[in-house]
Amino acid sequence: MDETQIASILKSSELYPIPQSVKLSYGTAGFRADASLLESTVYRVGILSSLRSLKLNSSTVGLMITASHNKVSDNGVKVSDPSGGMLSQEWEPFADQIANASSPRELVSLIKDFVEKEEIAIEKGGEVWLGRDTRPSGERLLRAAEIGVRSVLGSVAVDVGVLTTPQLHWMVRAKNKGLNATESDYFENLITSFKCLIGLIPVKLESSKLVLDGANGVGGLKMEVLIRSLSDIDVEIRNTGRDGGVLNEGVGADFVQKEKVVPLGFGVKDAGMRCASFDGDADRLVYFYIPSESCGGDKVELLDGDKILSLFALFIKEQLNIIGDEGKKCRLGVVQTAYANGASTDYVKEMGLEVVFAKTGVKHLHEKAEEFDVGIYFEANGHGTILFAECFLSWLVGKQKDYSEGSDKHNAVSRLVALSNLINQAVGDALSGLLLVEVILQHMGWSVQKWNELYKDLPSRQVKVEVLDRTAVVTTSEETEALKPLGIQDAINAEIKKYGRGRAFIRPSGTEDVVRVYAEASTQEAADSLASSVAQLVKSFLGSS
Ligand code: 16G
Ligand code: MG
Repeated sequence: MDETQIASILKSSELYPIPQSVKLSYGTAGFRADASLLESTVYRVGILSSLRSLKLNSSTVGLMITASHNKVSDNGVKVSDPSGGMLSQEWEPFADQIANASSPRELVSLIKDFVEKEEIAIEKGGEVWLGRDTRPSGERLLRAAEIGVRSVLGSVAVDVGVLTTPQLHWMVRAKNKGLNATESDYFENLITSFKCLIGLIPVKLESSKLVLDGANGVGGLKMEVLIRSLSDIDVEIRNTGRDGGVLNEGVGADFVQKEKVVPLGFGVKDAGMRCASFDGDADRLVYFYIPSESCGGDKVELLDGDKILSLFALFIKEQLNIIGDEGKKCRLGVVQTAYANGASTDYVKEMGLEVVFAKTGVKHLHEKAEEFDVGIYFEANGHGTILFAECFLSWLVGKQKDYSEGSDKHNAVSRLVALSNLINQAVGDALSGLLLVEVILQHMGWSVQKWNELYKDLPSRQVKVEVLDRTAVVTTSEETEALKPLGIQDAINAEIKKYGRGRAFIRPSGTEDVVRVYAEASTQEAADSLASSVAQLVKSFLGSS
């Protein structure tokens, strides 16, 4: 790094002094905190993004400003690698170091060392695309990111506007593949592949209305744009943020999935209707309906990420079966986390699919799904997608030419090709996931209730325990067992044994200062009681804060 470059960073970093008493860490979802504390962090992530681009031959890198399902006064920042996936984990420690550097001099020295170690040719100039969600603090933070990007001399910051997180990841991936990569290309791609799948439905019935909860965030607004070009779907969008509702407050996928109650704006008048919720940045999707017998109660029947995964698996398996022996050679696999409901795991296994488990956090699931020809991954919270291996996709495209048009095999292959375009191959995407669910339900001629009957969820309970030091909990790589504190797993196992179909695990949260407890059993009372005794164990082994 030459003197001019050093001077550039020193000068711009004076504008963004680090607030006292914050210690941030680039967790599963990037940096997140109260928005008022984040300017210096976002500025520094701007620098990191330029360096990441330079390290990878000036490929385009994405920087997203969002705090997803957190409250509106929070914000956050995360980086999309040129592939459209999450920032390489190898760079996370550097992100932590620069975010916490206490002075401009320390910042420069860390950057200088890192540039040397990584052999980054800083003179070329990188390119970073900046997106943000609808949070009021987004614009100000975006300016900080721009200054950070440009302080690496020769690097370009492109403001791509208000977007969902998956839109930005999709655009970055498309750009680096040399494809058309604007927001309208994103919409165009969804529209074309959705229409193609609709056109391939064997017997088309009239479809019923879907009611969408947009979490008062960016997803509902983008969905409004999208449905203007789609005639085969009837969607009423509520909680768009224009009617005075607050982002994520009593609404959205995280709220509905965790609380299992109706979001604001929904009630008994909607009983029996097919409903869906996005989270604040539209990378999570869950479905639900209000049972008619609830008579004024606020409980919902939830169709979470596991149910969505099961529906996708069933549809893909059906297409592979139609292709016949050659289709059956495809390695179709499923990736879940320890939070997946045991009934969903049994269901996909009975279908003959391979199931593997990954640590919580999208990047871990994504990595494992890449090992299959077609890998479907979902977290119970509604984040997930389907990955197609390049070689399998080329095989499918080849088969489209071999089979005669209009034949069952040709249709099945065409459905899979269209599906691979519809579903976002970069990250879980609520908009594309919703369109895929809708077209599969139409294909099957199913109501949301019929879909829900695929299997019955085992009763479960999640609780969190505040402890003195959550890092004292160390788990196996799949998080199903605790290795530390010593002896706790034996004690948990002894509790589990007391319950029919009992299962429980503990893990330190990556986003909150707590230890999470998950328990599952054959009745709700049993699941509650198992969760509470495991929580007691956590307290006695770790001490509560
Ligand atoms: C983040 C993760 C999500 C995970 C959640 C777990 C991404 C993009 N998001 O939101 O996948 O389920 O953290 O939170 O990776 P926890 O560690 O606090 O339980
Ligand atoms: Mg999100």
